[in-house]
Amino acid sequence: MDQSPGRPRGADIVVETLERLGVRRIFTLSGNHIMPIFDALLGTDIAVVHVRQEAACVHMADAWGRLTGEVGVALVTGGQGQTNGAAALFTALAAESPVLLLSGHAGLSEIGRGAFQELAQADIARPMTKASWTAASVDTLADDIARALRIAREGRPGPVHLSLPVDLLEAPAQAAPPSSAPAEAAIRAGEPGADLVAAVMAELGRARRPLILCGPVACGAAGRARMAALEAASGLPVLGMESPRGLNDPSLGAFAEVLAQADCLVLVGKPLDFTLKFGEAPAVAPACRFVVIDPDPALVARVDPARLAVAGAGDALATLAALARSCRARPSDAARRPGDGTDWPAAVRAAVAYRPADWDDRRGPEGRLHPVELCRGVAAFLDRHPGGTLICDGGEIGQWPQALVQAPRRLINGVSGTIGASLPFALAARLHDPAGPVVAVLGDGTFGFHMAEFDTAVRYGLPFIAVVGNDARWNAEYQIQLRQYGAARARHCDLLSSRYDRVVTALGGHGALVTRAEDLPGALEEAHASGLPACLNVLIESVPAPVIRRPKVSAP
Ligand SMILES: Cc1ncc(C[n+]2csc(CCOP(=O)(O)OP(=O)(O)O)c2C)c(N)n1
Ligand SMILES: [Mg+2]
Repeated sequence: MDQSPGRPRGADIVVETLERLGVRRIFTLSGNHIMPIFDALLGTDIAVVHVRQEAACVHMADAWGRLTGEVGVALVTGGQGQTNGAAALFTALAAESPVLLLSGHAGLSEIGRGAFQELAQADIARPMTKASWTAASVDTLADDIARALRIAREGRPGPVHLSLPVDLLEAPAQAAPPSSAPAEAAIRAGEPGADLVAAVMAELGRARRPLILCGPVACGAAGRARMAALEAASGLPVLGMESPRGLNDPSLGAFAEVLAQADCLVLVGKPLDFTLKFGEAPAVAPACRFVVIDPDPALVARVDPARLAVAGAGDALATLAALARSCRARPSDAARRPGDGTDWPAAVRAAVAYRPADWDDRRGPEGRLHPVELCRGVAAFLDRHPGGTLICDGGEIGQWPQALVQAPRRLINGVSGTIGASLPFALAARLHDPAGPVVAVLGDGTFGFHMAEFDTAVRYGLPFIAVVGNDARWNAEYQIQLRQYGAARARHCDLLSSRYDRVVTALGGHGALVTRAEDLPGALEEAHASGLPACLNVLIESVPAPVIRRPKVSAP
């Protein structure tokens, strides 16, 4: 459609507002209802990545949000294009990731008349978002976009969904386009009040064995720096929790042991939920008191008032910074904390760092690696090539690298427990950092969800290494069958030892099969040197994921 100068289309207003508010990149898959936006994107500075299935572009936007703190933007068409994309919002919501999903939508003038792909898209996305609505007029589109971007980042970050009816996108604006950023764009800071900070500090001063626990938003790069700063300033243990395995997250070693001993849990934006066994015994001591600082009053209200020592409103990262400032201003407070005869912070550090010594001896059977051998290979590779991003996904296999591999940046599927996001995550991680190695460790079942994104990676020249732990089954669920129903009743979790490496070669990437631990270092180097999106198909022994506990020391 030709445009008359001075009368931008709705699609132009959408794109101009995104650009004005700092959006640099859109992850998308085309469709009738959003072609006006594709057209409006021409000539802008917004980079476009188009993918092979809509959930992938939402996962990419999620990874972008987690890695940058900016809002990751995904654009999908209406009908099932929207529902495919919306499915991935659940992962972003649980991961507290700022995401904006824009979906094309049947024209408002045709709603109720059996329009093409007519669907109550805003209702579908609502439970998986902080807000979800359908734009109602061309002249409020700029405000819609600004509001959506603000809500995604404000308070507890998370996904927002906005449906864009195609007739609004094609219609010329009635009013003159806004000349400045809409007022809706301004983010309200969630600083905790001085009284709240003082009350938290007083409670920390009384506790003998406190733990400061943070949620997923604190597990990104900015959050980890804030947690480290508070730990340094307070001398107290500060831990981030972002795994669906909760207190059994292998990244946290024998954390469950120290959690059970804590007498005060300070939840900084950390929901009290299944990951903490709802705060119930034996995971948490009945006498343990809670301090809760959260942007969401509903999460404060979750804690039994009888156990609640201090509660109040505050964003997680702002609260971490405020607590650290308070500690630095009054360093003697931490020193006055009553001891219990042990060095509690050192005990917590030792528990979190603990990994069983006998893991070093783990070897797979002939022709297969033990997951520990796979992880040792990946860890050594990331040591040889510093500055990398580690991505962990899949059921049982995904837990091992979380226990054994370190990298400056790490993405896991997150508290939602969804599998399948890692290949889209890897593409977004490569776009975020063109230099460092990007390694995704994932299961063979998980690989199937988004393997077509290797095509996207080849088209855009985005090298990364997928290390597939191939045990020819959906092992996490198979392990449940073994534990609950016995081997004789284990069914419908088998897969084939398929040549996923050849799938990737066929799509234009690099692929190799690895069956011996001694071949893994060379295979990783070759994959890296290929400069291509790569898949190492590593045959592994099918074993349960680790649940890390220290051996009990018997009393003398
Ligand atoms: C979207 C989604 N579907 C299904 C599940 C259930 N699930 C969790 S782990 C898992 C098995 C994953 O298999 P694989 O990637 O091969 O890893 P493995 O457990 O075998 O190491 C399944 C099916 C889930 N968590 N998310
Ligand atoms: Mg498997």
